[in-house]
Amino acid sequence: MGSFYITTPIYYPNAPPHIGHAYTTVFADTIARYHRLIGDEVFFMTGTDEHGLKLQRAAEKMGISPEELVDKMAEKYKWYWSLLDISYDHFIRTTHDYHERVVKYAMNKLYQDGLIYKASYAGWYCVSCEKFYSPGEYIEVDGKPYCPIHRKPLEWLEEETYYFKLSEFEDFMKDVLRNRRIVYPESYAQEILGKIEKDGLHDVSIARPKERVWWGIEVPFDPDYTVYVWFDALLNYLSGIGYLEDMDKFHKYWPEVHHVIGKDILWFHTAVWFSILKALDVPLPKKLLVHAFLINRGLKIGKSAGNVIAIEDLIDRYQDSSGVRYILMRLFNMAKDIEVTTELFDSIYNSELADTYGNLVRRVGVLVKKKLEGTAEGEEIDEELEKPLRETLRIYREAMDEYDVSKALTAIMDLLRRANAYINEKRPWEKQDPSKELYTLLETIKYSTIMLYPAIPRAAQKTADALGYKITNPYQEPPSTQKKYEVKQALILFKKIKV
Ligand code: ME8
Repeated sequence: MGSFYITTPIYYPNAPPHIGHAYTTVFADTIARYHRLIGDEVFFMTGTDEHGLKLQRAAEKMGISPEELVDKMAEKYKWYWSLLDISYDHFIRTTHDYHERVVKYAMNKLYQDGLIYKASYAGWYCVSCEKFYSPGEYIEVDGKPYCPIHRKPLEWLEEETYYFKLSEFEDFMKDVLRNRRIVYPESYAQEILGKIEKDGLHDVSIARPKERVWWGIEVPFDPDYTVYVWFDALLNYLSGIGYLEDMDKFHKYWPEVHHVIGKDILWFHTAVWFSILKALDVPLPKKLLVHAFLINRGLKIGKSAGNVIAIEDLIDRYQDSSGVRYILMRLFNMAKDIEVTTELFDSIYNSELADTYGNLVRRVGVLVKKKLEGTAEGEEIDEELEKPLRETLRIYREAMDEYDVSKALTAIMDLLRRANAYINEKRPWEKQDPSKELYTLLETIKYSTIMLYPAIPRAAQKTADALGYKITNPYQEPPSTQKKYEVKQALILFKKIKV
C-alpha cells in the first residue's frame, strides 16, 4: 500500500477531445484503476489548459469571450470523460485561482532568484503548438517556414519579453537524462539528451505583451505582460496536488507522481519542466511516461490534419466505454505510432471481446443455469487451468508495473482462449455433474475479469454482478477464494459487429 499520483496533460479546450486525447486519458485511467485495485491510495488528475493565444483566437473567431469558451468547453471535456468512464479525482482548470496563485508565486521566486530577465525576442511561432521554432526545427513549404507538426505557416514575432534562464540548467539536464531513469521509455530521454548535446539549452521566453496576448495570468512584477501559456500550464501538476495550499497532501503524493504525455510535448516536459522544478527546489517527477501517436493515413491524428475520429462515434460503434477503451489499450504503444483503421478496431473488438471474453462469459453463464440451476460450488480449480491462471496473474502484474497495458491484455486473452478450449474439450453440457469444470471456469472468468477491470471497468462490473462476485485485489494474501457462485444472468456482453 502506498500513494500514487498520475496526471494527463491538460488539454487545450479550443476543440472537444478526440481519439488522441482519449488514448492518453484512458491509459492514465487504466493505470490509476490498477493502482486502486492493488490497494494504493491514488490521486488521478486531468484538466484543461485554458490560457494563451490559441484560446484567445478561438474565442474571437466564435465571437464569444475566452471565459465563456473555456467554461463551456471544460464541461464538455468532463462529459466526454464520463462517457469513457474516466475516474479522475480532480479536474484542474488553469483559470482556477489556486492555480493562478502558484503561477504567480513561481514567477516571483524565479525573478527574485535572478533566473528571469527582460530582453527582446524575434522568431517563428506556431500558435497551435504555442511554441517557437528555430531554424532546423521547422519545415519549409514554398520557401516559407511551416510547423512540422501542424503543417501550418509559422508567424514571425518580434517583441520585448521576459526570459527564463534555461541555459543555466544545461549540465543539470544532461546529468538527469543520462543518469536518472525518469523518462520512460528510455529512448525518449536519449532523444532529448541528443538535442541538448547538439544545440545546447537556450533561455526561453516566458511572457507575452498583454496588448497581443491579454488572455493569460498577469506577470506579477510587470502588469504589461501575461505569463507564457506553457509556463502556466506545467505548474498545474503542482497546484492541482495542493502545492502552497495543502502541503500535507502535496508531500503525500508528489514523490509518487507519474506524468503521462504524448511525445509531441516531450521537450516541455523534460528540458523546461525539470528545470522549472529544480529552480523551485521541488524534486523531479518519479516517472514521465511518454507514448507515440495514433496516426491516420500516415499523419498524426489531430484537428489541424483534419483526420480526427470522434469519441462519440467510437462509443456508438463499440457499444459503450468498454469496447473503445479495450481497443485503445490493446493497441497502446509507447514507442511506435499506430495506424488507426476501422478494420483493425473491428477485428480486435470482434475476436477478443465478443468471441473470446464475451463468448466465454455467455457459455459458462448458460451452462451453470442449465446444468446446476445457477449455483456452482467447488474447493479448488482444475489444475489444467490453475497453472495458466497463476502464470497470467504473474505476467499481468509485471506488465502493469511496467506500464505495458497491451501486454497485460494480451496475456488475459491467452488465458481466456485456453478457457474456451477447456470447455470444448471437457464438454460440460454432456456431463451429469459438471460442477468441477464450471467452477473452474467461473474462477478463471473471475480473475480475468478482475484483471480486465482497469481497462474495461463497465463491462467487468457487469460481468461480476451477473456471475456473482466482487472486484477485489487479486494479489491479497491469503487469496480471497470463492467457494460458491450464484449466477444471476447469462450475459451477452458484447454484440458482434457485422463486417
Ligand atoms: O499539448 N496520438 O494540449 P493538447 C496520440 N495543452 N496522442 C495524442 C494525439 C494523437 N494523434 N493527439 C493528441 C497540449 N494526443 C498542452 C498540454 S500539459 C502541461 C499542456 C494527446 O490539447 C497526447 O497526449 O494539444 C498529446 O501530448 C496531447 O494529447 C496534446 O494535447
